Amino acid sequence: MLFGRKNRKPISIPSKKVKEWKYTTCNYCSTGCSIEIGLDENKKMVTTRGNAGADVNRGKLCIKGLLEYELFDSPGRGTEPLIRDKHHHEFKETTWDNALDTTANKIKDIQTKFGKDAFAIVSSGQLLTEEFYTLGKLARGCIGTNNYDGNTTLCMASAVSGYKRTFGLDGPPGCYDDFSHTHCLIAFGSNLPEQHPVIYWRLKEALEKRKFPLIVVDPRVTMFAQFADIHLPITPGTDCVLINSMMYVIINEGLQDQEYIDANTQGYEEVKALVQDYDPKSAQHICGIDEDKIRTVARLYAKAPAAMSIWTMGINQSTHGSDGVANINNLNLITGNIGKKGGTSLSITGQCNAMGTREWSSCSGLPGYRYLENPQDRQDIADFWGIDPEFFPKHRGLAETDIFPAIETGEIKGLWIVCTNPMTSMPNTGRIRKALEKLDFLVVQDVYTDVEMNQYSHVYFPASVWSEKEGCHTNTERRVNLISKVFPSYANSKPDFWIFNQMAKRFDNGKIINFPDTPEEVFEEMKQLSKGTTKYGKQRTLDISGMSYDKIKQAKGIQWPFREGEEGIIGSPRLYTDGKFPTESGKANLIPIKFFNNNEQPCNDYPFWLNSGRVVEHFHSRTRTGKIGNCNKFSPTPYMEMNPDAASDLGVEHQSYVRLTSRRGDAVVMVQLTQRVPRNMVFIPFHYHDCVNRLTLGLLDPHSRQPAFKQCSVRIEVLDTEQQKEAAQLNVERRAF
Ligand SMILES: Nc1nc2c(c(=O)[nH]1)N[C@H]1C(S)=C(S)[C@@H](COP(=O)(O)OP(=O)(O)OC[C@H]3O[C@@H](n4cnc5c(=O)[nH]c(N)nc54)[C@H](O)[C@@H]3O)O[C@H]1N2
Ligand SMILES: Nc1nc2c(c(=O)[nH]1)N[C@H]1C(S)=C(S)[C@@H](COP(=O)(O)OP(=O)(O)OC[C@H]3O[C@@H](n4cnc5c(=O)[nH]c(N)nc54)[C@H](O)[C@@H]3O)O[C@H]1N2
Ligand code: SF4
Ligand SMILES: [Mo]
Repeated sequence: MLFGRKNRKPISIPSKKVKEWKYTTCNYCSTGCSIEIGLDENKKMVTTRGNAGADVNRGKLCIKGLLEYELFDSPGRGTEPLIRDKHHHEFKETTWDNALDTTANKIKDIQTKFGKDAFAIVSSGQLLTEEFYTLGKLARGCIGTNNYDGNTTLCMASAVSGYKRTFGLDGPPGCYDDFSHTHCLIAFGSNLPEQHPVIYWRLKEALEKRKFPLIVVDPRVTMFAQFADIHLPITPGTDCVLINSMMYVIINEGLQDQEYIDANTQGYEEVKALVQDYDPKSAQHICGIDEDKIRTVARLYAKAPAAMSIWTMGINQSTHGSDGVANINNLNLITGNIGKKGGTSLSITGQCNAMGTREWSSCSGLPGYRYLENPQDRQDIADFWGIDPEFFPKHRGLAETDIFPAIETGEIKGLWIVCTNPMTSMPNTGRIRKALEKLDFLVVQDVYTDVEMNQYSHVYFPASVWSEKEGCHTNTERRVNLISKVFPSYANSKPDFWIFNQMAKRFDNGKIINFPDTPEEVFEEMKQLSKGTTKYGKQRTLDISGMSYDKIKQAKGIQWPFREGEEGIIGSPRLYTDGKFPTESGKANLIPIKFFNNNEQPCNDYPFWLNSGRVVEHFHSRTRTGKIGNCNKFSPTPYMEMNPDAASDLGVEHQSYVRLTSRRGDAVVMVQLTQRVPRNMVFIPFHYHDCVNRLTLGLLDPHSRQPAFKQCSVRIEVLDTEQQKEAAQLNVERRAF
């Protein structure tokens, strides 16, 4: 017998000789997978596996999580603090004390000469929550600059703003378990199978048990769109028109949940009046979805016993980002789909700790969702930290996207970049480069020395990575989970937490405010601040006072609110289950969203839409995944998805190189012909340096200041043979990173 189990040699997986498994949480995307790291007998990390007992991932991991253990000794890790010589040319190794002293003195010098806000700080959604809280204390309480923000302005700012406008508070109200209860799901601008593979797996599992309609709204035929029952290939930037038109159908056919609207919302009449301008007959010409499909989808959604919406960057990264979020909330409120099982408005967050920075970093306010604009909040935090409330500004300062223009104009002279790489991730790289050249002082705090930002820094702080340190993350469904210190810090790198604590000692208020020595003590401090009531006398929603590191580890993650004394249950899967909202009236706001078209559009000179985003094997600017061979090998070269018909019009061949030009700059990419994109659009993953963001415009959302990364226009030029060779050579060099 040739076939059959009996005679087949079983596949054998070479044993990694794991002696011990250590508990931790993934440090890439916001799914929040619980991970175990395997150590061999020499305490060397040899593998990672999904934690089978964790509700989030139930043993699963995606390619990035599976290979995450290879991070620790990847090339380019920072080993010692670096400082440029007097002439700002060469980097030289220095001591931590000298690097910290030089930086603290430079900050003070700039602030004395040009004012407190002339020194800015930009951090990330990828630090640990305790690190965010500590940096917030340092920035708001000691350094005292108001120009302090995070890269979350490029990512989640629109969701934050939309949630606040509708519900009076930030925070996704739903959870992954909603997939098991919903009867209809719409995903706006999210490519879940690639960007949140394990959330997608949870959805797929729910769909296998009980089929319900899946609708994907995306101008590309993404992997998610291919799995959908209905794909709506929307005209870029027009989701608000589609949603208004769906609400037109729902309201005019009497499919709204009037009882829910009357009991729990305000502003219905205004929304009802506005959507009368968006009948599907007219709306179809703006949003590109035919009128019948709009009606079908609206009816499906409104008639479902429970329906939910999820969204990611296709909504947030738009000049209508905040409006898009508020409008998705409108849709869910008028159909009674908030706070019920399977009925929710769930923003799929981005970075591993995008939520932690929103909750505790003080970037846009004060810790624990407190506001600089609220005198009581200023007083409470000043009392808790033991400083004068007058030290705090009374209004929020600049967002990241306004900090760079303020460098251009000379208002900001110094910058501290922590755990983010704006040279690759901000729109219009040419402009960022110029701004950085203008700075009197730049300090970069990163795991890697070869990060692009370091080309312009005066001081470099080498940071420890992921499980070289301890602390928490909060995932998309408000679940707090623990990262354990599994390994000592690489060379002389230090945890970000340590760096902030050391810097605090160099400022006057740093001697007054308590900066605890361990992250666990910091967590206890945050617990105290999370208790109590808000300015409207309501119980705080972001309450973690019932949690502890031990309990988090035991439960493998706990969702907030989890209040002291609620030991019997494990956290809260859903918010607003009683229809009460943290607004002044206790009702949710229905907000009429009028559409205006302000995007750069394809035209004769620049005839293609330029769309950008991600692929599964890479994370952001590839500082990590670019160095892990089994991730990088799938897409080592900057490339662009292009429609074969458009390519044949221009004489462009598969796998040839082309030059793209926009009104900002140019970039050379390899062509991948695919029907995923329509004839008038190209798509470029943004993971490559000096690539798509040389081209992007990034108009800002007026509420959130988030850039419209996904909507601008370009033209395509075929390269001659000599130029093709040059481009190929350049990419061989790049491939090696
Ligand atoms: N593998 C991997 N996973 C990641 C990340 C990563 O870098 N790599 N990053 C994490 C982070 S920080 C984030 S923010 C998330 C992002 O997660 P996603 O938002 O899912 O990813 P993107 O590819 O940026 O964009 C999603 C889709 O938006 C579509 N889109 C573009 N314009 C529009 C529009 O006008 N309307 C609509 N409806 N859709 C539009 C694009 O075609 C694209 O397919 O992923 C997280 N997960
Ligand atoms: N065109 C286009 N541009 C985009 C997007 C898009 O869709 N299209 N998406 C935007 C979005 S949603 C996001 S979130 C941003 C992301 O943009 P960035 O935040 O700039 O991207 P990352 O590569 O994640 O940068 C994180 C940096 O921190 C370092 N790092 C990792 N761990 C640690 C640590 O523990 N401590 C310290 N100190 N450093 C660490 C990494 O090496 C890396 O250099 O990009 C945005 N830019
Ligand atoms: S899905 Fe996200 S959290 Fe889970 S392993 Fe992959 S990157 Fe990590
Ligand atoms: Mo993001």
